[in-house]
Amino acid sequence: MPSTIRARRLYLDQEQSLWMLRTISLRNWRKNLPNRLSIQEYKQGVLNGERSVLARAITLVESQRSVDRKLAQTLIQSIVPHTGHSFRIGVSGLPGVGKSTLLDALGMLLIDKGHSVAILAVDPSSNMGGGSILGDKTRMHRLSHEPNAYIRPSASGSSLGGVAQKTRESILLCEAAGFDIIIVETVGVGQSEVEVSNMVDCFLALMLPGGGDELQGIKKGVLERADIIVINKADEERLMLARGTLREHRAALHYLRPRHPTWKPVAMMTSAITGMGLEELWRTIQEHKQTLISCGALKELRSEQQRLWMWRLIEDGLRDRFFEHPIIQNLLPRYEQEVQQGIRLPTQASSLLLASFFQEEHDHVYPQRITNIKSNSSHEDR
Ligand SMILES: Nc1nc2c(ncn2[C@@H]2O[C@H](COP(=O)(O)OP(=O)(O)O)[C@@H](O)[C@H]2O)c(=O)[nH]1
Ligand SMILES: [Mg+2]
Repeated sequence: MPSTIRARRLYLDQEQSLWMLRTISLRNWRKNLPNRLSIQEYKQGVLNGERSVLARAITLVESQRSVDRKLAQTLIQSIVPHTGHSFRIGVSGLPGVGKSTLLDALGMLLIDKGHSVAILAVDPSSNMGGGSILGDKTRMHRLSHEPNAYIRPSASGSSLGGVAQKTRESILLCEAAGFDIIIVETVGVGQSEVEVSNMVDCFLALMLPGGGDELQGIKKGVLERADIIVINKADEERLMLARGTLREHRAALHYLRPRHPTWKPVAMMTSAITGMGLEELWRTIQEHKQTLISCGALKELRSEQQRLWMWRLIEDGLRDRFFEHPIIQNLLPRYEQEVQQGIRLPTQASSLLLASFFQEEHDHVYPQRITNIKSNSSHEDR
């Protein structure tokens, strides 16, 4: 310790800064370390409806790390017996149509009626760092303070087609945590809404009054998947326009093939701001549910969801195995470059990559049988 007062103070300042730096780097280091629980802790926490454990379990199923994927699979298998008793609703629509605002209002109405509601907001076009996702939680400010509600925004910007699988698993986790209504919010563009419509019991398509002809193409695809079409923002100066849009949609519905033979899709108006039409919307969702139950379609729908889930898992599993394989990681950049330069045909490159992958997989499964064959032939055929 220095002797003069000034030098001592300087020394102490330096010590303090060093200590602070050490604390910050330790905290950052801890933050980067995946903080995982045991399967039993995840399972028990989720079944007890503990929010913090549910959130961590969803983080686990969203993780891209292969160790996490294995842990997540075991967790999902262990909770499956406790799932299947919620009603699953999908809500789709272009950004800005009012999905989050509507869900805040509808969610509050459902909480008042004694339900518990989980909302999974899927936005494959957005990353956690910005965009609409962060706005979502603030748009659902009333609901986010409710003890019987759980809101989970999911950014899946970087994942390759894995959105669906993760959302499915998150739905199961929320069901196991005891929520009786699960709503998946998704942007009304691209593959995500097709995927979401395949994993829910009731699919809502939100539209704006007027809309615009340029969107009709997008709309048609959405309309074919919708059980209920909701013209939102039917308030103030847009009310008249909304009435016109409602009439147009009701007329268009006659020409569409319904998603289920027993349910003819309906169109209605809402205002997420004034609450107009929300009670009617909930009544219609329940009617839809009763129709599906009474004719046995809900059971069929669920078994179809299971079948599609299996196929999704197979596709995702094959893709992950392929891209993670060292031989593919080794060959792929070169082949890709050669294809780009025109030295190799895409058909040839893809067959060679697939052949190498399957040969490696085969060698891995039957190591003894192929030792002799392998010694005679080179693995890579150029
Ligand atoms: N006037 C009016 N504005 C609405 C309504 N619903 C949502 N909004 C507004 O529209 C904007 C986008 O809403 P948001 O819920 O974030 O849309 P999302 O991107 O579909 O989730 C926000 O400024 C909302 O306040 C509505 O029914 N009426
Ligand atoms: Mg939103």
